[in-house]
Amino acid sequence: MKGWMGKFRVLFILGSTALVLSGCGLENLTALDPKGYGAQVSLDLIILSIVIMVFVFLVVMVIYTFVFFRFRQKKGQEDVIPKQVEGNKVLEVIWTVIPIILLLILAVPTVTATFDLAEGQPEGSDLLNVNVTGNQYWWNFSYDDLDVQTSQDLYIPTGERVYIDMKSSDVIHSFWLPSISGKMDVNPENENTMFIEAQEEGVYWGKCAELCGPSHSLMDFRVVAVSPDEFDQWVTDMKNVDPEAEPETASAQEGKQLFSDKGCISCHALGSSPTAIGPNLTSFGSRTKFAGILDPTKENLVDWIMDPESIKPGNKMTGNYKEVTEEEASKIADYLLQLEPSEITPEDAESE
Ligand code: HEC
Ligand SMILES: [Cu+2]
Repeated sequence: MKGWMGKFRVLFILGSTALVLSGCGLENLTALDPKGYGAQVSLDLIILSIVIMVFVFLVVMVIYTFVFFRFRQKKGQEDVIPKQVEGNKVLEVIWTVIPIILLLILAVPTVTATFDLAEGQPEGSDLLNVNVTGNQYWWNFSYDDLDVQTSQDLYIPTGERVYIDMKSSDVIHSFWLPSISGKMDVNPENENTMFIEAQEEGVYWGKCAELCGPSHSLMDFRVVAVSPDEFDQWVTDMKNVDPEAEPETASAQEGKQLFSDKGCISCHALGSSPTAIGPNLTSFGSRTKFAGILDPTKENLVDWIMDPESIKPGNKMTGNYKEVTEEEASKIADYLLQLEPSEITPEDAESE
């Protein structure tokens, strides 16, 4: 029973898989729609290599088809053995040299771009420098020159290079920001550098791209690119924040008290003090997502505080949180959600 479908089954499966896969991918998580210098360089290299590959494929297919028809067995000549040719210096040289040339055309721009994009901050440059720390399973961003600390959302000004020094506090992670730049390993032993440069304002998605534990796939971060003026305002607001400030509502005030009574403060820093074990929560109220993947709603936050393990298996938020009742968690959530030192929040934070 080999019908039309049977014969073309493989083609059908491959075709529909391609169709389904073409629906994958996020607008802000792709090098195919570049919004930054490094992403543009990557896309150019992708196009260059596809052009070369298609060229090689076409040439091989043309020769193949020609040979297939020209030299196949013909009716009435079943017993004829054609002249056997072995070795042809000119041809051998041609098909050795052409691939070498093609590989050089691929390799030279690729290697150049790889070194170019990994450039660290030049001595004496006054451009922004951010120290990125990868942790199981969250990201810390420290603007040492500005005395500003933040986590999960990295704010940068558009139109200029931001130099990134990255290191891991535990295992190997990888900082991958396809819409703006590329990907770089985040190692525990040595510092790797790269720069990012966003050409357009927006919220861009980043991911850890090195399997680092059970919640690796949930280790997302976002880059919030705002205009240089807005960025300066954001920095000023972040610096002016008073971690001791009393919240307005009674519930948030109780939440603030609980936040220290329950020991949350022992792992989570506020203000510009360097983060200890968990994310810095200074600007928690303006997170585009928290814990990498959750929408910043009160409901999600209460769920997280009550049982982070069920949301992100193996994460390092352990200890006192288990003793928090739902009512207490709700008050803490009220407190955390109003921690919003800056009005500067991305307009399209919801866009995915
Ligand atoms: C033992 C240290 C530790 C304690 C104690 C702790 N946390 Fe955490 N917390 C963490 C770590 C580590 C993470 C990052 C988890 C991840 O995403 O992998 C985290 C993440 C969070 C986040 C998400 C932050 C973000 O922006 O992504 C919130 C909110 C939070 N904790 C609130 C609390 C509250 C409230 C308490 C007290 C009830 C508390 N934490 C106690 C270590 C701790
Ligand atoms: Cu990872």
